[in-house]
Amino acid sequence: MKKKLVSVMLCAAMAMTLLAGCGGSPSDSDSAAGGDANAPSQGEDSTSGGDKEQADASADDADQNGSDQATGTGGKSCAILVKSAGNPYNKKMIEGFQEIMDAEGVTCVVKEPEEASAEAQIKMINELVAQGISSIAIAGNDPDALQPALEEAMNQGIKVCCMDSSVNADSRQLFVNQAGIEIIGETLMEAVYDITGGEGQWAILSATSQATNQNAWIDAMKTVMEDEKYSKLELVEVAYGDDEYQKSVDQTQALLANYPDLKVICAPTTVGIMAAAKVLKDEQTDVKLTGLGLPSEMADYIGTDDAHSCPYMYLWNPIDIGRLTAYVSLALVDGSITGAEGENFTAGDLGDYTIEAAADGGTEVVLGPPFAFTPDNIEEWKNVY
Ligand code: RAM
Repeated sequence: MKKKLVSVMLCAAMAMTLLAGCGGSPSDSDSAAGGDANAPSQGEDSTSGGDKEQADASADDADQNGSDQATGTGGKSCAILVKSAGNPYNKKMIEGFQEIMDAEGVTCVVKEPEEASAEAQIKMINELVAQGISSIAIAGNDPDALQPALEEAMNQGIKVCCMDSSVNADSRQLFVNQAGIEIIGETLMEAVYDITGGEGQWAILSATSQATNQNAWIDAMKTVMEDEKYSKLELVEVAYGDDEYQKSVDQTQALLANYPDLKVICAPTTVGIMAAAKVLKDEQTDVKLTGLGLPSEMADYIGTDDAHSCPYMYLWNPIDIGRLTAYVSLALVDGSITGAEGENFTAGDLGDYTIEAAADGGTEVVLGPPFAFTPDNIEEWKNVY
């Protein structure tokens, strides 16, 4: 864990030096994403107790997602409930989660709501509770709205953690944080400063307006921006594409139409940044783009010349988020951790973790700092995630 902390500090320092970002080489797995980010995920011959069909099942049919497995075997069954279906980032998290559950012989139940709403997630939490699931790992579509459902789950002895987008401290035992909130805010703000040249208009294209992670990062960026250094930058709008491709396209087009002097769009969402990249290319504008994106989706748009809108962007390894969340779920279920500050556990190849206090009064483990994707490394990463 010490190594990871040092890595976070180093990356924070490096992020402040702009272009390099956290720019270790892709083989620098500690700074890349806290684990073996190059490792292809999910071996095909993993012993199963899990059910691959669950992971592959279309989310539209929530009722097919694992009810038999959760009740029928008498064994352990661990669920992952993501923000919404149809988002490749969520698929990668599921992939990592499922891989570990399969390897451990534990039934894996996957829930993907059709839309990124708290209501849809509450319905699925209630189904999982009724099925007698052992644990629920959730990426929250809202920090507070899920509390009654998740408290009820915990009252029934179900272990609850969250990943990617946290639910409030009373709604969980532990948060698997992909990277520190401040470091993401600082890193993105530095990118905006660098790409704008330190002055002019910029906008944020976010996901849903209730998403805990998006709002935390946006707040962190605004806090950074209070410094005099950023006084010539004007944040003209925070737009919401709801992590839907077409809505994100529409929102990007509206930003271009409404702000002719716009210099940079920062999209801290993989869906948003990809949609924005497509619009900027189609419209042949000189507006630039940065944010958080999947290398596999953004490779064609990353470059420093006029033909490319995105000079560089960031992310972490979403497969490792899924893996780490799986290890946390299993440790909660077998009782080796409760989610209290100071507890330790080993997350397979990802290494040793110590549970820390989170800014919201709960606890968390942090995977690692964000990693910079640049024209120099994007080709190596685009086939990884
Ligand atoms: C989108 C989602 C997710 C976020 C990533 C960066 O896929 O909003 O929650 O972590 O982007």
